[in-house]
Amino acid sequence: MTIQITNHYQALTEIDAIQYALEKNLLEANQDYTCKEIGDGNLNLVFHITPTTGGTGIILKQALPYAKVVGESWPLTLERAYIEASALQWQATFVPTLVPKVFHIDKQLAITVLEDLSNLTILRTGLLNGNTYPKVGKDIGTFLAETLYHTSDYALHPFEKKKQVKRFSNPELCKITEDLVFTDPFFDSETNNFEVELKEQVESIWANDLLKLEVAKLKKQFLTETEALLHGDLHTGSVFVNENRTIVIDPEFAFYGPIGFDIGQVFANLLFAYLHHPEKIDRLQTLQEVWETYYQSFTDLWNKGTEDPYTKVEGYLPFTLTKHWEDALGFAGCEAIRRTIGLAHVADLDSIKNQNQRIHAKLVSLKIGQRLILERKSITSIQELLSLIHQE
Ligand code: SR1
Ligand code: MG
Repeated sequence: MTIQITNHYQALTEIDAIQYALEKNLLEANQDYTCKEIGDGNLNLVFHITPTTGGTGIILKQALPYAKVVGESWPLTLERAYIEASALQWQATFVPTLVPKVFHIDKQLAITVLEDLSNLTILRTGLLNGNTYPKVGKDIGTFLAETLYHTSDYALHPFEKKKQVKRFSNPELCKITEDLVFTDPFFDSETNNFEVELKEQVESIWANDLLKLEVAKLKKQFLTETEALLHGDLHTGSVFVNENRTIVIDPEFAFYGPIGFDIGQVFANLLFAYLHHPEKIDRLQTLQEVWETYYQSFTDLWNKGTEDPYTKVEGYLPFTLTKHWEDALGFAGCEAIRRTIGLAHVADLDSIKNQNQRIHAKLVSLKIGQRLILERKSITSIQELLSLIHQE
């Protein structure tokens, strides 16, 4: 049976996805194909199409007009698919080996067709399964430095920078982050979700005005600072890995924001991986490698690059990197808290089977989260950060 695929938006089925890819000449016409919807994220359909005889295929990703995690009662713009595809294409000009290849973009149907990465594993899953990825810290550090530096005012002409800020305006996806990361977890909101054993700690967070003042400052930064094009949702579920390759996927939350936000999300999600497997100290070594690589690569780009005469002024680079560090710690703290008690959790914490161990890990996440927010300006080195994590 042939299904009519029009230019008007419709959510595809597995059969439609194969037909669409054939119509667009993204597949060889003289083969049979199998298609499976494999999306396990919160927002999109993800079709994996492979030749029935086996081998590599393609990924067809389609945005749904609502948040899958909640249902049709939470409508969401389809524009995000185009933002994601555009971010991937721009990032590929700086880090071609660290992002997936984009084969096809369809703005009307909110479809992006991507390289098949099914021979790689989602980093969160790999880490939960106890695997170690020796290259991933350096690769993510490089991804951060290259994408954040090159899209910032340090690298772009001011006209170009402002054009890009406009192009990557992403208000609906930003609103999700504003609510779910910065607001809801710090108030008694309906979207929150936590075990009763955490109630005392959660109520002390809601009652802590000093903490909330610091979160308000971080939220303000998220709302107003247009430092660079962020990935916007850089958790360990947004990274594919094997021993040799690291691929950063899913930048649908991309927008111009404070650089420390992306770095902080990486920090917090590596912390969750460590809290799941506290015996696996390499999770924290990876965190250290992310920061050290970021620091060195950003420094090299700065020293090579920029035409802004102020970048040659003594002290301006250390000032800039210190800001990224302090912001990253604060944003990591918000991520640690929201993934523990907010709407969208992480498997690292939720899948700890033993009840006492799970509650312990979540309490530690809440404690570290609060300390990172409150002490972000007095933790001055990666060693201090690691010893704070070990203390809790
Ligand atoms: C309604 S979306 C919930 C979360 O999933 C995404 O991956 C983002 O992290 C968002 O906060
Ligand atoms: Mg995602």
